[in-house]
Amino acid sequence: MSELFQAVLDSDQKSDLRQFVSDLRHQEKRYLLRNDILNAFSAYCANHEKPEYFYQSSNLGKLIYYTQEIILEEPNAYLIVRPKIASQEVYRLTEDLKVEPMTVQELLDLRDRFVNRFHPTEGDLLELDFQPFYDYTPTIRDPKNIGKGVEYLNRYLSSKLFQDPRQWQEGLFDFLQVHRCNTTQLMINGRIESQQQLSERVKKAITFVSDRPADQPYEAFRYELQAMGFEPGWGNTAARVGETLEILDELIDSPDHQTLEAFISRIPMVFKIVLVSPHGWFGQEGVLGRPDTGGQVVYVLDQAKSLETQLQEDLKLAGLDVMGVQPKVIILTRLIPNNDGTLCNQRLEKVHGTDNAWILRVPLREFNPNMTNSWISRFEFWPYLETYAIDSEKELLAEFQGKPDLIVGNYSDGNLVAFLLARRLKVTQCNIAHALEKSKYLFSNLYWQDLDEKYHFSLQFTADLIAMNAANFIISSTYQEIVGTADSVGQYESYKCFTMPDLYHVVSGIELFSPKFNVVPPGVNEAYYFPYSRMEDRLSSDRARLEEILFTLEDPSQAFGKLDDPSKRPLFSVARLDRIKNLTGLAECFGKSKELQEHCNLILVAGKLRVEESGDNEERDEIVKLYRIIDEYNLHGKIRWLGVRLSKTDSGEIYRVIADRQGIFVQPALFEAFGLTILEAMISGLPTFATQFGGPLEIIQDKFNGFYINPTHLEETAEKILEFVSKCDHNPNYWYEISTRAIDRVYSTYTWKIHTNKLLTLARIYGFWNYTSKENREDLLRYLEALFYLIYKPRAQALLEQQKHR
Ligand code: UDP
Ligand code: LCN
Repeated sequence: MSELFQAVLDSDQKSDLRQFVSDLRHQEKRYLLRNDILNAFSAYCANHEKPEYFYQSSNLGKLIYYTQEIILEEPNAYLIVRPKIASQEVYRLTEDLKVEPMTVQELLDLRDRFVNRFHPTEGDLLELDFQPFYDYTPTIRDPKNIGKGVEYLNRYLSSKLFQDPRQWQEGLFDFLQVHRCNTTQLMINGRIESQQQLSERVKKAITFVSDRPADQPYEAFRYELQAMGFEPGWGNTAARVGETLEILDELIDSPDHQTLEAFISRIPMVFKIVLVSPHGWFGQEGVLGRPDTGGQVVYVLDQAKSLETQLQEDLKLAGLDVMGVQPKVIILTRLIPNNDGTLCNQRLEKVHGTDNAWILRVPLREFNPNMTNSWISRFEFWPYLETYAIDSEKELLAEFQGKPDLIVGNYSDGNLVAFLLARRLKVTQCNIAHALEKSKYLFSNLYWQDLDEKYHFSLQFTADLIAMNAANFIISSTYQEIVGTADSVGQYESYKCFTMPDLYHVVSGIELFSPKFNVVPPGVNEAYYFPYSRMEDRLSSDRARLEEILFTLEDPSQAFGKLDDPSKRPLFSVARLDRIKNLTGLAECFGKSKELQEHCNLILVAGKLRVEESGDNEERDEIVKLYRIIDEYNLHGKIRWLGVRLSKTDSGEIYRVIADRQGIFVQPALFEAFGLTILEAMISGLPTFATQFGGPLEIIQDKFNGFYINPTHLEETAEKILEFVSKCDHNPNYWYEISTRAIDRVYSTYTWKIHTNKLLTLARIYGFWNYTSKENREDLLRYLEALFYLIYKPRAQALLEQQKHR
């Protein structure tokens, strides 16, 4: 049993526990989440006049702090305790305070009973358990190393090379033989016949290249090296070839993890990459801010550009560019015939500023043109994915003239398509979640039947389980995306154990300690987003135009609201207008604080201005709510709301125009998986106040280069902003200090260069791992296929039937 629980039972706090649980029984709620538990405990402490330490640091206080859920079912109370990251304990607390540990199965049954879905007489439910598939793979031990999978894997692999040199060096030798680019053999040829011979030839080749001028191009000695058994790929000059050979020599003689990573990272094995991002409006202009079209589009587009640049650099260093080898990156998305003024109906579009990166749009099959010809909400997309993957495979093979080397999925739908493609093509699969809806919508699994009509979570969560387990590696933008924080559950962690009443129980949905997880945060496009002070790169005409749009332009088609005093310090936010983004919460926070209104104007760039122009349910609700709040708090004259689609250049310049006026950026989301707008604001030099729920907690260092807010505490948020404003009023340097540190934070930690370097290293190391470990994943993949055909597909077909009647 948890030490904490024992400590409570062994002390006089046992009676407090009894009383607290008895107080809970008098409440209406039977299922308490963490916030409810903390509130109830705080009320308990106040009612029973407990000293302050009791709430925070008594044993009971600590136990309550780590309790994620309490379920009351007469006569017992059940506590789900998370004493440390990525671990969960479940206890039944009986009336006479006996504490009994419970199994995961018992917990899931209990939850089913809670929603009246427990039918023991009708037989047991399907139980999904992925744990056995991870039992024979290496796992990380210390939770603080979760998300550093590749480092762990390198150590693991190099120790294998050390312990069992013969087998692993043979693996390495075999691996070097398999690389080809189109029809050209790379790395080594048949003249090197064994691992032993490889070791000897490497030494010979080192001597050979060291006798040549360091900058002599590879082409000048290509054929001599070939005669020794070495093909292109080792380097572009004598010095580079020598270096790569030296690294291999060291790896053979005294392997360690750094040498292993250094060598594998130099093997040219990735030339063609697919980034799968099917839903939403994927385009380069005029799409951001539309429903389902935000950060993911920005992320994938920037990633594609950066990947191309990095691959070009790598191929040049490997000496392959002169042989005409050119990398290719394809963003695979859906084609939308009813394009609504965008280019989303074009099959192929070149990514601006690249040589060979493309957007390839594949249409959905026309099961029901009413739907498939237009934008489809990501929640309704599931029936089309399997046929979409089949059609895409053909198009990709044609475009690449062969197979890609890496398939990267994005979001639940893209990851499922990536799984289907990777399975068919036998290619490395990487997943990026962006945001897992399970933790965004409270109780989304427990009440899935009530929500399924609108959200179809049964399909989405099944797709997630399939794709995340199938992926060779997963990249996340933050650590907490995987396993949360000391007091909140991670997005992936929420898939560890859950019930979908009447559908299935998941007793172990994902291995969080698997080295497949890697934290690789995104960057920001530095061509568009840069500090406001770089005046030489800014156009005064853009600046003047945007000043007008932001603060004064009277054009009801673009802007709502006329400012009484446009010179006040702007509080600025930009987001899609969906519920979780909570711009209405920000307006309310502003509305509640007269003092804030005296000092600042609120400027929002969000969605559409008119309900009738929106095709998205949540957006429509938010539009209505925002107008209501403006009226209720009489914010007329103090708020501007722009319903415009900004061009890329304008969306960069707009932050700088706000910074020119020493403005502030606020990101008030109820939950934000990462938050690209935060990077954009910070790199522009805007002091940023961002939600403490989600990724911003890792981007910002509170009070140093930005500030956390709890967007559910409106008055407190207003106070924090006011405090900053008044500090700036008293000390004009304060704004500059925070602004400069915000800029530094992004440049030091969040760049696309860092991101793609790491991503390509991962692709290579996991490729090597797959090859050499001869890890048999076939059993896992078969299990996942069964899940796909037996659970996912029938439900997708049923949804398709429903949609045909719309
Ligand atoms: N964005 C925009 N116009 C809008 C709303 C959003 O250009 O009306 C851009 C914003 O600048 C950012 C992205 O869309 O680049 C939103 O990314 P973020 O990660 O903050 O949130 P998401 O929308 O993905 O949840
Ligand atoms: C989706 C989200 O919700 C954001 O928090 C991220 O920044 C974006 O994707 C890009 O990963």
